[in-house]
Amino acid sequence: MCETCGCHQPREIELNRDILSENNRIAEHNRGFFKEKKILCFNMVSSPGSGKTTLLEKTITAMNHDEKLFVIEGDQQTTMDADRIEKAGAPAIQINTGSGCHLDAHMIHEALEKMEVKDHSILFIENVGNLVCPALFDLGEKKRVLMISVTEGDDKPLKYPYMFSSSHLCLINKIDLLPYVEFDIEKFKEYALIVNPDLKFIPVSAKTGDGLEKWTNFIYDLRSTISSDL
Ligand SMILES: Nc1nc2c(ncn2[C@@H]2O[C@H](COP(=O)(O)OP(=O)(O)O)[C@@H](O)[C@H]2O)c(=O)[nH]1
Ligand SMILES: [Mg+2]
Repeated sequence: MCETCGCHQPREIELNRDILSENNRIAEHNRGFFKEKKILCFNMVSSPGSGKTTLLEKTITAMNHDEKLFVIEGDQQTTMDADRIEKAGAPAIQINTGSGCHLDAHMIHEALEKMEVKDHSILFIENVGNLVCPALFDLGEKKRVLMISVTEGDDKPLKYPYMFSSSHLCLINKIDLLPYVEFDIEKFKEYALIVNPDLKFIPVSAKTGDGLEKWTNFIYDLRSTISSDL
């Protein structure tokens, strides 16, 4: 028992371990499903409001003509983001987590039963906006893409290291606002590389479209390696 408040800390830690190992089991199952169907899956993580849905809308407009794109949206409440995505031209399903602060592999498994994601397609999962909990939950994705906007401050890699260490690519969004905010991109990258030396960066503005081609090329490049490396 915890001496400070009397809580049963060791049991809580054990329970968390069980939850995570069960999540990992289902995530592997999802990964197997994606591999079998040659679906390239991205788990998009960030703070709320960094620009994930805006970037996805632009990505759909840019890629819809030659790729099959699907989106799973995660928010605590509303279908606003799924509505935006459908309006942009891709099938979307919304998961509402209620009081929950992240998506888990089981939610994705259930969503995949409801939405028929076609073989050889690209699936974007927009996670609940939160730089903490989603870092712990593997969804079965191929790549975790972290978005940070320049309005959030360049110190975030050191403050939220788990999200940075578990991501493959970092999109630095809202670069159109750089003249108005104190955000040192070089310092940001330096901090991020301390926690994850393999992290890649693409600065973008989902608003103006700046850097969008680098992002879509990143997706196309992965796509071309898909048969050998999904
Ligand atoms: N200036 C600027 N605003 C952006 C950019 N990307 C998104 N926004 C705005 O940021 C707000 C949150 O965007 P949204 O895509 O809903 O963020 P999400 O919560 O991560 O999905 C909206 O008002 C967007 O118009 C950008 O590149 N530049
Ligand atoms: Mg959103």
